[in-house]
Amino acid sequence: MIRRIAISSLLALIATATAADAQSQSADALYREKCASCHGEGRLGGTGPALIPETLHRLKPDVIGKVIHAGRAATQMPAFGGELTSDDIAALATYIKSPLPRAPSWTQADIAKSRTLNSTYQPAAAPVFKADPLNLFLVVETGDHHVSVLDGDTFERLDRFATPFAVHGGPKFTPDGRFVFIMSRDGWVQKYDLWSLAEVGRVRAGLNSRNIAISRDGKWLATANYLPRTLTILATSDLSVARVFDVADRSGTPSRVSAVYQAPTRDSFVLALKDVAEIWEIATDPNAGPVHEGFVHSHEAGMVEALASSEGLFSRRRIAVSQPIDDFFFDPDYRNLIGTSRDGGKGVVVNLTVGREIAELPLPGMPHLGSGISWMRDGKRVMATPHLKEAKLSVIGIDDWSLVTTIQTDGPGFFLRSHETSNYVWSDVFFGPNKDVMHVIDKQSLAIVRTLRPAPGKTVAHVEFDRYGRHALVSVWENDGAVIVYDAKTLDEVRRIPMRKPSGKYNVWNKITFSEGTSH
Ligand code: DHE
Repeated sequence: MIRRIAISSLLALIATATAADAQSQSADALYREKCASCHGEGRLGGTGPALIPETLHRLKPDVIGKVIHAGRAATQMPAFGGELTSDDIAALATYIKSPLPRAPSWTQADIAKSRTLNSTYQPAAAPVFKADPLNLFLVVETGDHHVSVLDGDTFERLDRFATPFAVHGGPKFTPDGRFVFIMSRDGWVQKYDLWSLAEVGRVRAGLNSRNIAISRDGKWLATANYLPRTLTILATSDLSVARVFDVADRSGTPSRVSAVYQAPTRDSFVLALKDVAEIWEIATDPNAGPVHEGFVHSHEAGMVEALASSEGLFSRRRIAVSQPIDDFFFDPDYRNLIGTSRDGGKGVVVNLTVGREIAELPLPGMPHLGSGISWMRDGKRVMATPHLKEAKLSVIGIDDWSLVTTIQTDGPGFFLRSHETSNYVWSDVFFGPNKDVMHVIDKQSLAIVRTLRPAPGKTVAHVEFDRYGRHALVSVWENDGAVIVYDAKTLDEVRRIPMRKPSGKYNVWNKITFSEGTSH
């Protein structure tokens, strides 16, 4: 009897496995027939974006099916509702959300081959417009994958150009503010000339990427990649590949790179690694002397390895930490960073000079440290961070790494902003029923002094000031959205500029001067 049940269960199991296999084979065939010509045989993208779980996990479950059925407006994605059954569509949606059968490779040669330079680009000798070139704003419009260039004094739109699909993170500017680099989640890096108002070219630095950072001298651009497990360094002059680091810890365990940032006072890039308990620092100092395998700085702990040119450029230092760090925030002189893992519940302070952890902080609720900002309060420097999972901001004292207070908000937030000249911190409530509010917080009393609700029911998020701190720009983060210009002192609305799902906004001056109230 027992034996009969066992055999019948086995047969049922085989039947289920065979059915699943057949289903996945038919989804594979459907993909090849309907999708591969635009999205690539290997699902890594072509004229259309990559269709892999690393990017698709952000979409709500029913959205993928709807896009396959109805297509995507203002893109080349056609509607397949007329030719595919709902079962086919469901099978395809599951298929493209399943992991790739094997880890894809994207070598230095692949990156180099992907580079395209705009043949019609002519570098202008001077800006082709009258506006102050250092007070321009870039507004990323994720609704139709464009960027608008705004005059920061008059808010006139000077240009609107197409970007690669799904731009993420802050664009990075050359130190003179002339060129800007924009990265998409599919790893494309686009170079744009703000004087000529023209694209210079683009290159695919990774297959699934997180963010980019530019070196202090403006010569190198680092791209943090999830796929493959690499960091790509490009020459900003012509987007050629300078170096690709395979990212793995000392024992060889590979890791995704969560984020890369520039540490200007240190002439280096600092990397947060998602899967291993190390932070990396990569030298971009043009005067770095030759380094040798196993060389250890006399004044700094951590291993420095000779990896690149004989000048020691791009030499790498590993700093061991107690847990993998997802994201971090530098203190103003870049001696320390505060880092957290997204689910760790605590923050750690790592001193970059001695190369080890020096303090711990209670930081539950997924703090979004990359959005942290700092300012002076009662003669002491504090930094504040939103939390992606809790309705509060944490305010931390930087001199003794203590938790000064927490500020209760109307919901979990994503971004914080201020400006040297402003008395206020602006904090959005990105998640939950109050996603339409924006808190304005007094920097000294830490009290919420105003709660703005400019577009009831719509997501309102992310703020950026103009170079003088006169105006604060806020996104109505919807397809039929807008950028709202506020008077930064009176908090009155001055203007509303229609935009297609505007996300981040970036002021050239604030970025190139590392303004204390903005992201870097
Ligand atoms: Fe971001 C910046 C990580 C989801 C919009 N985001 C960053 C940065 C990091 C980061 C490390 C800093 C990069 C920089 O500017 O150099 N973001 C993450 C995540 O880990 C997270 C939570 C999950 C993920 O899927 O990656 C995440 N981010 C989002 C979104 O869902 C947002 C809201 C919409 C989107 O477009 O993807 C989003 N992230 C942004 C924006 C910035 C950003 C607009 C730049 C902020 C700035 O002011 O500089």
